[in-house]
Formats: sequence, C-alpha cells, structure tokens
Amino acid sequence: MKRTFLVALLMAAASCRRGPTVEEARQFLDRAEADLLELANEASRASWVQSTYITLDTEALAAKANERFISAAVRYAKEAVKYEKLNLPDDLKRKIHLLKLATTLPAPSDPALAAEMTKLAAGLESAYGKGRYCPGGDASKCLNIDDITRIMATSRDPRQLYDVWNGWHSIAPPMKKDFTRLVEIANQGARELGFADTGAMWRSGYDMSPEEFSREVDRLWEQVRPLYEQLHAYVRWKLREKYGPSVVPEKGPIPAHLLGNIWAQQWDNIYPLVAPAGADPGYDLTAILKRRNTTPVEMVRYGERFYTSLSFEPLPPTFWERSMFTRPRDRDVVCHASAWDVDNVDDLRIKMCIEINADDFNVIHHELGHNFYQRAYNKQPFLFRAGANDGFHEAIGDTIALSVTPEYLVKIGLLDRAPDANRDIGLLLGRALDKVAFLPFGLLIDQWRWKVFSGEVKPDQYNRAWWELRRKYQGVAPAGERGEEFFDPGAKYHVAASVPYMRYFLAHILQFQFHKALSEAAGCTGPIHRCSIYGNKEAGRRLKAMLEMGASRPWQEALEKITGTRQMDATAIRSYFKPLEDWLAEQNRGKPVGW
Ligand code: X8Z
Ligand code: ZN
Repeated sequence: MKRTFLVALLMAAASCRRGPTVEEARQFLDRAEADLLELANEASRASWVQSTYITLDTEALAAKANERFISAAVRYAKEAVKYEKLNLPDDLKRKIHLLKLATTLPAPSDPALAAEMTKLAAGLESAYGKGRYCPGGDASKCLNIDDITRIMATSRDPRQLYDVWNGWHSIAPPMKKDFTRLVEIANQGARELGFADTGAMWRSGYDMSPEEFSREVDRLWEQVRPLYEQLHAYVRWKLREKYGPSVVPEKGPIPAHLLGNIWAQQWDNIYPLVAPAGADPGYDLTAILKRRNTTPVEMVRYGERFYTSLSFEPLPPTFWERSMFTRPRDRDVVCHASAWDVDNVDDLRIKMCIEINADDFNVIHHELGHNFYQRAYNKQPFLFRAGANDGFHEAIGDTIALSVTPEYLVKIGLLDRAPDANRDIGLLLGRALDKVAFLPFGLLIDQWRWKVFSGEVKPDQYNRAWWELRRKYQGVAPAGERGEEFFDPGAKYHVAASVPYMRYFLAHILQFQFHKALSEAAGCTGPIHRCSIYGNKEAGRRLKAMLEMGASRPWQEALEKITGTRQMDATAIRSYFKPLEDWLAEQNRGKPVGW
C-alpha cells in the first residue's frame, strides 16, 4: 500500500517535470507559422500603403502593424527555446532557428520599447522617401531622388555634381538622432534573443557562425580585390584626363561626386568618359529604348517575357493592376525600387519610379527575380518562404540580366546587329563599371553597421568611420570636410530603412556562379559574357528547382543543386572579366594602382 503510493507520487512528479515532446514542438511551430503569416500579411499591406502614399497616418498604421508582427515573432522565438534541447528532425530545428531571425529589427519584450522602435523605423523610411534638395532654398526648384540620380548620371560639370551631391546628403543629419536610438533599442531586442547585438544577429542567417561569416566575406573580397584595383586605377586616370589634376589626384582616392552615381556605388553612367578607343560596342540601350518611346509598362513586359521564356508562368493580372511603376505626381512615395509578395502567395508587385534607361531595364529584371522567387517557394511552410540566403534572393534577377547580351537584344528586336567580338572590351568594361565597381560598396555598408551595432563605432564617430571604410575599400573620398555634423550613411536608402546590405555583395559573387552554371546547362560554349539563357528550358528547369526550395535547406545545398559546388566563390566573376582585367593591366602599366 505504502509502496504503491510512493510509486504513484514519483510518477506524478516525473510527468510534471516531463519536458515537451517532438510532437508538441511540431504543433507549436504550426501555430506560430499560421499566426505569423497572418500578421506578416497585415504588416506588409500597411507598409505598401505607407511606401506608396506617405502621410503621418499611413506611417503610424504601418508602424503599428509592424509592431504586432515583430512582437509576436519575438515572443514565439523566445517560447521556442524550450524545444531546442529535443532531438528534433532537421526541418523543425531549422524552423526554430529561422524563427529567431524572422524580423530584421528585433523588438525588446517591453511593449513601450517595441512601439518606439517600429515608430522610429517607419519614420526614418518616410524621411528618406520625402528627401529633397532645394538649391538655394528655393521651394520651386526642389530635386527629388529621381532628379538627383539623373543629374549625377549625365552632368559633367564638377561644380554642379558637387553641389547636388552635397544637397542630397543634407537630407540625412536630421535622421541621426532617431537612427542612434533605433540602434539602442534593436540591440536590446537582439540580446534578449541571445545574440551579442543586432549585427551578430544579421550575420547568423548564413548556416555558419557569425564569426565564420565575417571571415567568409573577407575571403571573397580578397578574391576580387586585384580586379577592383585595376578598374579603379584606370577610371581614376581617365577622370583625371577629363577633369584635370586639380580635381582628381594621381594616386589618392577618387572624389565621390564624379562617378556617375550619388553614392558612387555603380559607375556605368560614366562609361562614355572611359570608353576604350576603337573597342566601344557601338550601341546604347538607353538611346534605343528612348528612341522607340518605350513606356514603363513595356519595360516591365520585356522583363516578364524573359522569365516566361524559361517556362515560368506569366505574372498574375493583379501584378499589373497593383504595382507602382511610375512616380505619382501628387504625393510622396518611397521611390527606391522593391518587390513585394503581399499575401505571401501570389499577390506579387513591384514598386518603382521607372525611368526609360538601361539602368532601370536592369533593375526591372532584378525586381522580377524577387517576384519569381517568391512565387516559386510559395508552397513551402511560412518560415521557409525566403531565399536560400538573402544573397540568393538578390542574385536571381541579376543572373537573368547577365543574359541581356547583344545577341539577346537582336532576338527581341531591340538591336539590328550584334557588335563584333573585337568590341568586347567595351562591352566588358561597361559591365565591370556596374558589377565590379559595386563590390567594395556592397561590402562596406554593413562593415559600418556591424561596428555601429557592436558599439565599436559610437555615435560621435559615425561619419568618420563611414568615410574611413569608403576610403579603405572603395578608394573614394568626399570632396570637402565631412565632420560629425553630417550623417552621410543616412543618405543611403538601406541605412535609413534598416535593410541589411551584405546580401548585395554576396549577390554580386553568386550571380556569376549562377550565370556560368546555367549557361553551361544551356549548352553555351562561347565566351561566357556572350552567353544568354533566354528561351532555354533546361536552364529554366534548373533555376526553378532551386527557387522552389526556398529556405528549407542550408544554402550550400541550393548552391550545389545549381552549380555543383557548396562554396561561394569569386573565381566565376574573375574569369568572366579576365579579358578585361588583362586589358586594364596593360593600360595601367607604369601608372599608379591603389590609393
Ligand atoms: O536596393 C537594390 C534593389 C532593390 S532590392 C534595387 N539594390 C541595391 C542598391 O540599389 O543599393 C540593387 C543593387 C544594390
Ligand atoms: Zn533586390
């Protein structure tokens, strides 16, 4: 009798202490995913309205909806900890990990701080969207980012370029206080989730430790640095010829306002200033599109047809009804291009202020890459509806745009005849001014932000640290003093809007790996920069198989599926540009390289 009682007591105690089961973990994750899907869709709808119609109210509504999503995600991520010690199947383990990374900015559990954080984030994005420079303070002459972009691309007057450069950077100092506070709150949220800081959290999304990931990007940069230095030296010398020795130094960094882009991130707009004599490919896509009076919607149709040629389904009718293709004339919007999947199934949209030129032709292919990826993985569970890693998401549309070759333009009737192969140095130089010039920029934005999040760079060193990195990696410098009264990082969309940036660096490495693998699958034997996968079903099948995986498996598996290797590797971009690199080294002989 006594013994039975004791056994019963022991059993009861054991069942009280019984840990959760695998089945309970699965049920918990199912519930979390269903709930988060609904909250994410509400937040996404509110953000869409905020971005396409900036007012105090849309901003507040978006902040509120985001707060609900972020707070729920963080709550679930914390609750998930109790299942971590179980021997879970791979997919559940992966979901618990992804749950912690479901938000870019993690909110602390204190509801007041969560609300403050999402308000700051929404306010900063709106401030960027409303950014304008009114020369001489004249309200009738204000320039928005489209005007600024156009002037930086086409003006060759260094005084005007410098003035506009300065003007755009004046939108940022008012953001500094809110940005600083946002960093503080997000860091608290990240620590509550067990990360050292928000930067460490961002570096945790790559199926390796944050430290390994930092080493990985350093390794990739070292792989491409020699190519960048050759391009930099050649461009500096050409700009010195154009603007004179009092404007461009012989050996030092290039002034940031002369590279055809307000952030000096892609340099293709100064192609005419650096074009090789006798090797210019002799056609200009911007001029062709303009001459034909191409409309913004027609530009998007060109993009869509590329994807359908690979046997992707056409975009849904709602895409054409709901997207924003041009800047509305009567209200403020966030013009920075983006792609959306508002219901996480097939409410696909892009938001862009399309200009008729080659740059935006590329950006359209880029954005549609996001949309076709989103739809390809829409049968995955919610937490796996994402790129293999975020670099993959950014690389897909760019991979397609690498197939926009002269032969492709002939095929679709935009060009009469493809230029001779002996013009290829011009073609490659044009591409390098876009893709190679971007590499150090892609790398440094988050080198800066990681230091900011970790506290290594304090608010009174923000601008100095920014320009140190710009100089170190890009070999670019501001034309005037930029003290701490400026907040130059805030003049870049992704800093103001809290979008991580290392993804673009990775994408610029990955897209060349993808392009090479898909071109081989398509049976292209010619020089790789002349390969186009347009219309090739086998390449389409391979691409789609990878896209459908979403984030369900480590990215190394997705990469292997398409390229046969498990490593990100800059050999592909180096060999793509090898003929150009040899040519640049020849041009640069006897001239200074480096800064
Ligand atoms: O932001 C973008 C895309 C939207 S995801 C237009 N890009 C980066 C930028 O503009 O800074 C594409 C290239 C880099
Ligand atoms: Zn993108």
